[in-house]
Amino acid sequence: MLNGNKVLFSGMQATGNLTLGNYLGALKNWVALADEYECYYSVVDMHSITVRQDPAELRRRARALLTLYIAAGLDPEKSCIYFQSHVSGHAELAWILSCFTYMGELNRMTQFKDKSAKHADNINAGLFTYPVLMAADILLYQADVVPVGIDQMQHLELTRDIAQRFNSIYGDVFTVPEPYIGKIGAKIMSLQDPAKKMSKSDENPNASIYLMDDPDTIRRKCKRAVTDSEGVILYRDEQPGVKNLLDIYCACTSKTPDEAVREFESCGYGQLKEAVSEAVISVLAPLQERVRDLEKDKAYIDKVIHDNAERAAYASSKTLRKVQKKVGFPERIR
Ligand code: ATP
Ligand code: LTN
Repeated sequence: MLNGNKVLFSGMQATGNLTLGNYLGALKNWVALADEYECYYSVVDMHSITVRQDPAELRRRARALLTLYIAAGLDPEKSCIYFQSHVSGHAELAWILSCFTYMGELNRMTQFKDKSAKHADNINAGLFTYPVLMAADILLYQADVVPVGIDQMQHLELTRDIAQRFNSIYGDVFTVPEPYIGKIGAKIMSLQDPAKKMSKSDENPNASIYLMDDPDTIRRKCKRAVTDSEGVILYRDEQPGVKNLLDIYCACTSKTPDEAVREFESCGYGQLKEAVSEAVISVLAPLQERVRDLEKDKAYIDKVIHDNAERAAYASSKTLRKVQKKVGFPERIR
């Protein structure tokens, strides 16, 4: 039995090209947890349009992201891998939950503040209510656990508050979800500025390793990674660039920082960088090959998209009907 049938929900936006940070901080954990839970992994394309998107590009990226979920090792026969926009329950529940969320709560969200500063010409209502849609994603499936990076904790806290508020009025309708933060790779930093997280929206392409980068590009980016002038390889906060390289190395090889430090005891930064790039290549090369194989099988991906949207719609309809009844919407006549 899957962890007493406990449910897991998570999602990623199809904006920009995924980085090694997205893989080590999120996707890799998803795969590790997939056998333990009943899992829903969504490509949250509805969240993506809170920032202006080119339609053809969004469609291409959303499909590429769904393919990547499978290439990373998620089995669409077991985990439900689907597009958020294919399940209308997300929008329907989000509307209801927005009536149980306060303006003051949404005003405090740091992601809203950051994104509205970055897109000052398009501070739309969707950007403001983004966390309500995220709460709907999670609560619709009665998720027990939500694996996310540290940056999403505030949204998860709000989800828990909304669920508890609703439950206190209408009884036990929603499961109150717990966050899951991975131990290794929870925050991979930029290769060009180890004080900043590696991000897919970074303007400097040398700051991030993209999941589809070829081996030479990976070697070049690692070689150029910012370190320091200490000349020793130790795992400590005073050497953030070296620490980040060791984190990447450990996350890719499943070694501990102690083991890695011992391994590189008598090495220079050049050797460390070489070892890191080879470790990254050995993780990404098979992933890239699976992506290319899957991309050729259009019929298979189409079937996954179709079948899993139906599964997700069915699973979510149970919660949605219950919520509609609780708030007092008239019953449907069959
Ligand atoms: P953007 O730069 O567009 O804001 P992002 O790269 O931060 O995007 P998201 O789509 O916001 O990525 O996040 C997808 C998942 O990847 C989240 O669970 C997030 O916590 C995780 N994640 C993102 N960047 C990193 C990183 N550098 N290290 C570890 N995990 C990360
Ligand atoms: N905001 C999240 C993406 C996201 C999500 C979710 C994550 C949307 N809905 C539900 C977990 C659960 C982000 O990573 N930027």
